[in-house]
Amino acid sequence: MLQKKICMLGGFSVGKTSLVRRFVQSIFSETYLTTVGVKIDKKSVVLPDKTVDLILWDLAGEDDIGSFRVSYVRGATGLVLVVDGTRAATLAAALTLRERVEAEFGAMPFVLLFNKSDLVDKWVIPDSEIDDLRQRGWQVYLTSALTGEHVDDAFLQLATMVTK
Ligand SMILES: Nc1nc2c(ncn2[C@@H]2O[C@H](COP(=O)(O)OP(=O)(O)OP(=O)(O)O)[C@@H](O)[C@H]2O)c(=O)[nH]1
Ligand SMILES: [Mg+2]
Repeated sequence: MLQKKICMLGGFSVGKTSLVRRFVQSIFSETYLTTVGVKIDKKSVVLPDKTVDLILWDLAGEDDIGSFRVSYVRGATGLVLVVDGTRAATLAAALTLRERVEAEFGAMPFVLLFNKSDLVDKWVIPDSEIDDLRQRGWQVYLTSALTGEHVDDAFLQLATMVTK
């Protein structure tokens, strides 16, 4: 069976755990229980030509890059970078985490998620910024773990990228 380790990376409280729960269990909770260390989930994804088991490593959020345990990422073949669309600083946090991982393990496929897209009143990321990131050839998604919008799309895209 084809298995791929995927790591959820991003700042504190951006919705990493909620996105995994939405994708794996199709549920959402308002209650915030911060992740301590790492939690591992699995989901089989059926692609047109193959089935792959995604082993999802949901890491504790870090705004302070200094305390990030990069060793958790060893053996990963893809990253889900998660930004909270209501907090601009979480974009820099996600990108810094990616740089840290790449410095240690080299470049790997990733998708970039601007999460909490249901919170339109509090949204702070301009469309132009998202367009700029897409211009780089990056796979960018506006997701909501609450409504489920684009959550499956993002994970399926990454599954395709890591099995190429
Ligand atoms: N409205 C809304 N709330 C969300 C969404 N995703 C997560 N939340 C809420 O944001 C809070 C943090 O979510 P978590 O999934 O625990 O965030 P996390 O990134 O795993 O946090 P850490 O484990 O502490 O790094 C919780 O109260 C969630 O209910 C979303 O798409 N929309
Ligand atoms: Mg968490």
